Amino acid sequence: MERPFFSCKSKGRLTVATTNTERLNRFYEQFAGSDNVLIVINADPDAIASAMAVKRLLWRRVASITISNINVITRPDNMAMVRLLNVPLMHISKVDTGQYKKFIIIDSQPGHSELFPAIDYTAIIDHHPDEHISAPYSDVRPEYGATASMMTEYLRAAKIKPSAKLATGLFYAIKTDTADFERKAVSEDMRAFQFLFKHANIHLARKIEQVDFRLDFLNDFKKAINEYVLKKNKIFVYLGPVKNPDICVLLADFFMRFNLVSWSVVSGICDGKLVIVVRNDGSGRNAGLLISNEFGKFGSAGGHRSMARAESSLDLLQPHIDFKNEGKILKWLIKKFEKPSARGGKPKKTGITSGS
Ligand SMILES: [Mn+2]
Repeated sequence: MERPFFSCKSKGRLTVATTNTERLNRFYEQFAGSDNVLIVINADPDAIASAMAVKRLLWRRVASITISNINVITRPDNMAMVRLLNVPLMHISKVDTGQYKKFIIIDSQPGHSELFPAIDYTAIIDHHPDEHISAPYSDVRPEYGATASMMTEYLRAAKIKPSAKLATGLFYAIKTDTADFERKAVSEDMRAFQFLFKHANIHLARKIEQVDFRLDFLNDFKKAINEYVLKKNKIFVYLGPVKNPDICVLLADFFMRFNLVSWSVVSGICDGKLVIVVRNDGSGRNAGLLISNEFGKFGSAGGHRSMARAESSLDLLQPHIDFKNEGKILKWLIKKFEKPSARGGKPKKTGITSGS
């Protein structure tokens, strides 16, 4: 997918790849000192850090810069990033776009979400596949692993030494979007990463990276640790009502970190459904197959060999389980996973595939 540095012929002319300085200058040309600028993002680490970089680039060049997120940030690591790096964010619902003159969309393109305000964007900077939306300034480089790498190039072209917080954000963004360089990345991502490493606070980056939990999850952890059932290397947990089914995923992953645990099955009730999350080490039966055979009739159920998930409607389960008795629910669940072998047949595709 790498673009050629020189695209030899474009309408008969030789086009030379744009340099970072040219990009920076063309970007700067879009803005005037009296502009109030709104940056909109679908907040994730790459979008947050890239928006911080845009804000830094435009600092003292425009009248004001606001960063607005269209999504609600719930992932604990993202929350930690915003807090530890002091990122001022304003949710889009609180923004009056009439107050702004110029709009920038970063790490996304306008068509990616209907939550993006339908406005004319002054600048689009992104690394997702190019949707060719015209804007006075557009820089879309799909071969890049992270928008943060592109923004690092802008900062370097502008001869701006990033603050430790900005560098940490960009550093963490590249780590996340390239999954520590295990996913798509180009040598430019690597170069940006090397540069940022010199300026980032590695301890801060590690703290952000480590954050998986919110304090209110502790009650669910307490219940899981007190009441888990271990049977033949399989851990079973029933949490009862949970605020967010993500806790089942976190706990299922958590229990897989114990030696002698080859399967973990964590369940809880949310939005009228019994959510069951399964993890295993690849030994024994295929989790996706098992869960689709056993729970497919109650709702969506499926996944892979070692990651699966079912969301069973409580109405359909009611005749089979006594929901007033937690012990009985757990027993019923355990039985489903104890049957000697899968009854064969292809797993039914029922919407859920990743199990997470
Ligand atoms: Mn990205």
